[in-house]
Amino acid sequence: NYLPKPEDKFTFGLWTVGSTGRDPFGSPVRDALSPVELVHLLAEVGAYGVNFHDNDLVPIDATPAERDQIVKSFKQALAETGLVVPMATTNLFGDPIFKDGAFTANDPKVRAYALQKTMRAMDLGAEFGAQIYVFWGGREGVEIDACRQPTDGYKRFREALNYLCEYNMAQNYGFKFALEAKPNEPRGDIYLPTTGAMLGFIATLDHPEMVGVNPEMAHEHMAGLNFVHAVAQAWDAGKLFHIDLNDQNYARFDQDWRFGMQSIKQSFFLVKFLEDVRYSGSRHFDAHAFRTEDYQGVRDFARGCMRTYGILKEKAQRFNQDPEIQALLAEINAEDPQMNAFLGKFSPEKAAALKAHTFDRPAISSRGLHYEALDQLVVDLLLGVR
Ligand code: 3MF
Ligand code: MG
Ligand code: MG
Ligand code: MG
Repeated sequence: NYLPKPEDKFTFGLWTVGSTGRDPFGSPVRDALSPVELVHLLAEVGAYGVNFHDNDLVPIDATPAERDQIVKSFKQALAETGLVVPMATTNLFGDPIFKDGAFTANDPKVRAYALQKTMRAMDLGAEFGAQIYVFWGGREGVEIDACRQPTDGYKRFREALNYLCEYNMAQNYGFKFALEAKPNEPRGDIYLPTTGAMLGFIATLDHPEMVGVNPEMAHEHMAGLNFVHAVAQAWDAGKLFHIDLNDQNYARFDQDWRFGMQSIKQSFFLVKFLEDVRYSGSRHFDAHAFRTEDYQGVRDFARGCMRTYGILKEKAQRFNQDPEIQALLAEINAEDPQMNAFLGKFSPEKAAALKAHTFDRPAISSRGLHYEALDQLVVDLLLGVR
């Protein structure tokens, strides 16, 4: 019946089910619900956890007393519903002060304020037991490259992350930081636009072991890239700390659709990958309901994200157990014992032997690989006739 279970670790941001449908061309279509109401909505649809930006929970201009009251009522809602808060993050893009970015902005006052805001938001996340802290560089970018050297952008972003890693240690918070890439929108270009770029950047930090990535399906698809490959590279590097699941047409604006709504095949291979490698982190849905929907539609959206994940997980199990698919894979991936002498780790003897070997190129090239048949089996499986 594909009903979500706690061990699925399905989470949603407050901003996802809380989206009022506002877009650059139109005003809200749904009345805003309070964080407490949103937690109850998420509990009703069967989510495991809820994540938030500081200002999804506490308005940017709240007084300390208001903050404490909000924290209290939110904690009570979590206790009532059993929902947990695995991840927290900072809104460094919504307020006008961040019009030129936050950690990379040219105005040092803005950069300092961004650090202050993030430390306070980390305090808030820690209060709720969050273990992952996400950094999406919302407006860390440019419309015009005349305003700064891109290297100054990287340098400032690095300094800010190094500072915040130290704060994390000084406070004993134990957060793992997860950097989320996006190629553009809301800026013309955003620095470090892909998960691969983030992985390269992490190696330049003072505490690289503390920092990983939060790849988002829609963001890699905006860049025309293969999301499963990005996730696999992050996993391979030991850096898949979190993931944002949603959907998106290739090369469009940031659509943030229900998971599996559009790219069924990519979503299938993604779920198959996460399950095959036993990824144990949150399956976080960073998406929102269409603008056509009321709150019943928001529930349909949230249930749909989790249901589709469950269906694809079952399909992945069937892929792994399907005798015909597995026989084809075994044939395609068969070892050639003779080649073992040449492949693997380098040695001068191996290299000499390999250089002396003669390959029968036409014979090797003429072999069909049956990828057409294999893919049709996948399509049959996904379309439910297998
Ligand atoms: C924007 C996003 C963000 C990030 C969030 C951190 C508003 O395209 O994807 O959502 O995911 O800021 O988790
Ligand atoms: Mg998106
Ligand atoms: Mg996004
Ligand atoms: Mg995201």
